[in-house]
Amino acid sequence: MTISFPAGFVWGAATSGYQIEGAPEADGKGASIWDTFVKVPGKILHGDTGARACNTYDPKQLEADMDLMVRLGLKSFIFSVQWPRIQPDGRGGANAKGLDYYRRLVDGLQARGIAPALTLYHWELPQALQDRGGWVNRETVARFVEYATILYDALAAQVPIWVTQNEPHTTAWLGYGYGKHAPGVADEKSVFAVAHHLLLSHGLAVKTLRGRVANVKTAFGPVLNVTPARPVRPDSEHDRLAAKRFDGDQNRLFLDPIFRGEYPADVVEYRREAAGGWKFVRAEDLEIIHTAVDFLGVNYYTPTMIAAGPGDRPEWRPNPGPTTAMGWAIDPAGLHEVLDRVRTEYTGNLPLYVSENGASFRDYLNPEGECRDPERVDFLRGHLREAHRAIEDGVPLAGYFVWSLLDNFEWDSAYRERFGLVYVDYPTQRRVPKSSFEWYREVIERNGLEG
Ligand code: IFM
Repeated sequence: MTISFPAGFVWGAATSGYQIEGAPEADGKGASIWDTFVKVPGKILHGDTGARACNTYDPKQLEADMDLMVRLGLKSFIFSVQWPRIQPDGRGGANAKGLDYYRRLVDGLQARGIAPALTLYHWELPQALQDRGGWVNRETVARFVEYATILYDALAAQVPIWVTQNEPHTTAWLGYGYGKHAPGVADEKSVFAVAHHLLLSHGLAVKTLRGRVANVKTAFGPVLNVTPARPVRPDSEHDRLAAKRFDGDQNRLFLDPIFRGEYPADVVEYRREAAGGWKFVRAEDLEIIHTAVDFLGVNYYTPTMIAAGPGDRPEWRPNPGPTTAMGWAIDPAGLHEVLDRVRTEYTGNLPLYVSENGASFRDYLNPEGECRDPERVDFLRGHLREAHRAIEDGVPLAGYFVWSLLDNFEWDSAYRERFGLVYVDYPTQRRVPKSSFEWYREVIERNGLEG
């Protein structure tokens, strides 16, 4: 039996700038917080950096990779712009050469019939702005909107999909709460101001950009990593409370202000002290954050198991069952759960995208020079079936983007984790499409898969 997706379903793949481009200093690019962070001893596995990554800043490599996208049959491609390529110090006029790179990319995609989907922020804050406090500082919101406006004026005519913020949760918690990601701040007290300013930057960018360029209509939306929070012992009221608190920090802290125009009351209360009384929230902010959007992107990888720690504090526990190489539980039903929940509780008829979904495995080239990854095919098949089930249940799912097109720099885990449909041999930069590439190509061609 074959399951078919709706006509016009958007089949895509997603990437981000720092994870693939390399060339951190080319053509006048300024330093980002990741350029700085990767140099801090002990932060990145084996002391690796994204200085070369997949080398896609190189014009020839970029062309070759766009040709691979054609071979795959992609309808759309998510990429992020590295802010300091456009504004090396995070303010002022555009760096023409940096802008040219993204212009070449969107022209190349357009010429190949692939719709560009541009992410304004996938964590590449100019270091100069971090030196002034980064996302803790409200001024960064104004800087972000200035940067977004430069890009929009330059590229709106060719780019139909605009993602404002990718995974603000990750920036707030991993970047400023645990210090695991750039800028490496480990201070729970900054998490909520950062989250608020990211949300505000999202809303203000949509408000500012929408309608700015005559005769051009583009879609705007945020991308959130929504994760089911599962109590380890569902019959324990403590674990249930802890899971609800985790859900507040991870999901509702972002969904509620964007789609309801308010922070969830329980989060406001539970986090009152950490958030310093939420004094950074000004009267007009929530209305701005609540600005209407055209879609929501949902990144889904795995659910989180939560147990109650002291004072019913949420604590992570390992998931039972099979995992990917990252140790993340493989749970396709969780994708249906998050899509259904988001639609029911927040977005209604608003189009949704699965904007990232994928898995890392310990891929390698066999003696024949092939990369066979049946685990990834199983993973993707399971998740696509759940995506399809969600559509049957009424979720207005408009597209699905695999994370990722290429193996790439997986942040603090560097090059150990391979998420790509295409194997990258880093020393030679040779690309070898994996068996999942061929499988996904057929899915796109058939607009469906075996049920
Ligand atoms: O590689 C990341 C990406 O940058 C954001 N979402 C999760 C992916 C896998 O960890």
